[in-house]
Amino acid sequence: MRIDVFTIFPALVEPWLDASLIGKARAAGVLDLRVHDLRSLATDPHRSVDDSSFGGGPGMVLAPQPVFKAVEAVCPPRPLYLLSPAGRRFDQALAADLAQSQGFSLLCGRYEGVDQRIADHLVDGELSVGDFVLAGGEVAALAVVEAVARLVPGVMGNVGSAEEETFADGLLEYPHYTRPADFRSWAVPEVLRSGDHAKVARWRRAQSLARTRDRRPDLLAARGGLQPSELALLAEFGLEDEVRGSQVVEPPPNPLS
Ligand code: JCQ
Repeated sequence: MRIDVFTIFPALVEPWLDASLIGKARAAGVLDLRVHDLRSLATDPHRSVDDSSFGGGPGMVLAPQPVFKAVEAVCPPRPLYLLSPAGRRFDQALAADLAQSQGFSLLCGRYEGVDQRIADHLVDGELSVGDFVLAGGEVAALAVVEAVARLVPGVMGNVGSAEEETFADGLLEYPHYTRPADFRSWAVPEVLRSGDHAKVARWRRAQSLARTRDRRPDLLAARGGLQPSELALLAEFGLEDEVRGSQVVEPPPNPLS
């Protein structure tokens, strides 16, 4: 898998990609990660990549000339995505799709934005990692690289754990515990120490369902709500919805009946 990143801060991006599991996969040749300096092909004496905005107003805009030059010099793997708050929301499903591909590229915007001709005529799409504004696309690009890279076979130490976790089936992950079994009198749930592996699996599934219901009802709705068998699983561990279970509100009397 090849991923090319275009940035005016290669010195910020490189060390991140050299660290940890991504760095190891890179050294092993499993990941071909290439970082390109947008400044390297700027032609003016100051190697500037930005300019003021036509029409006026504060802030600088990433200029088209150095960006087109840098990308065209490389012929990077496509699709090339611009990181931008205005992009399509990057999520686990897209990470999984990209992890199946041969590669892709990322362009990090900076300043108040990029010249629209970059978005219109150079990139293949725009990706957002969330509804907030960063000073530049580097942190967003690193988030995309990391989310995709860890799904590439051979990148993570434990291949099985990537598919069992949060979002793999549209649910939040169940809680984890390690030693000690009692920490400051907070005990690990007894079921996890019972040795009953089938019951542990049911408890974990019930925890995932209850957490998702309570914290991310949007995720639960997207997978079609709770099935009858899942409601039964929640009931087995006393995790019925408290709002609907204990605060049943009687409908007001109907004055017409
Ligand atoms: C990415 N969520 C937020 C900042 C302008 C392309 O124009 C701009 C790009 C950025 C960097 O990206 C983000 C971002 N996902 O801020 C301003």
